[in-house]
Amino acid sequence: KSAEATIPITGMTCAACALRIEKGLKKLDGVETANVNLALEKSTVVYDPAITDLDHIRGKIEALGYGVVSDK
Ligand code: 9UX
Repeated sequence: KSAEATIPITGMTCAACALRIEKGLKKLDGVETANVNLALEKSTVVYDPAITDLDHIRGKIEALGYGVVSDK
């Protein structure tokens, strides 16, 4: 069963940033869909919790050079 998470992202300054993150997240095993909203500074990710998890997804965003705000 898929899970959906909304993850705030800091550091995006142009529309290409959002696209970079979307593409990067979609390459992760277990990520089914990824949408990044530049104006709202957040991403919505649908993933398979049996394959990946939020720590891994957040780590990918950070590896791409953006900031992740913990929502927990
Ligand atoms: Mo735009 Mo974002 O030139 O990493 S792609 S600032």
